[in-house]
Amino acid sequence: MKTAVFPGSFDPVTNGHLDLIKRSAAMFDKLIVGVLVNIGKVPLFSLEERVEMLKELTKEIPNIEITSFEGLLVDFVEEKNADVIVRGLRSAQDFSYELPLAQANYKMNTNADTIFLATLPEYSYISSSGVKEIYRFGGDIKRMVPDFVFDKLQTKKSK
Ligand code: COD
Repeated sequence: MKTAVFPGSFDPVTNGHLDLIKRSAAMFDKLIVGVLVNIGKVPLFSLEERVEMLKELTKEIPNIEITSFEGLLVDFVEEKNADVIVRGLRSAQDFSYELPLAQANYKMNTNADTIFLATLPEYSYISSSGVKEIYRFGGDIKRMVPDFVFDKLQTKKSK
């Protein structure tokens, strides 16, 4: 039984995240999506909201677990008895950022090997931070996030 962990902030979940989740869930017996408890950074969506959004968006996927974690990713991987970490690559810039993280994680725990999935071209420009910024200034983010997230963002605006 092969278990993968897909960690992230997911603030908010984008179409790029969702595509990666679906593709990696199809590759492993079990996929655990680990939502990071941000320290030193105030997220737009609370941890509970991010977990709830991910649960709603993935309710049709049978082999998935959505859960939060804090501290080191390698400890979370160990605790979950997982075999692999999944990360997405949108660009060479992502690769430069991800490579040392993957190497450090492997050095800390050789069970925490990382695999990278290339984003689909139609999602390669999407990032959670970009979505938040575009939305804040009234831009159109409809094609960047699932409808459920789009609706949740409207409730943030009216607050
Ligand atoms: N298409 C495809 N993939 C995408 C897209 C897209 N449009 N957007 C994002 N992704 C991928 C990202 O590349 C990433 O792999 C994943 O989705 C999650 O993205 P984010 O932005 O939600 O999450 P990050 O990158 O902020 O997550 C960072 C971690 C939580 C993994 C990291 O901070 C961490 O491991 N923290 C725990 C502390 C720790 O162990 N630190 C030591 C590291 S050596």
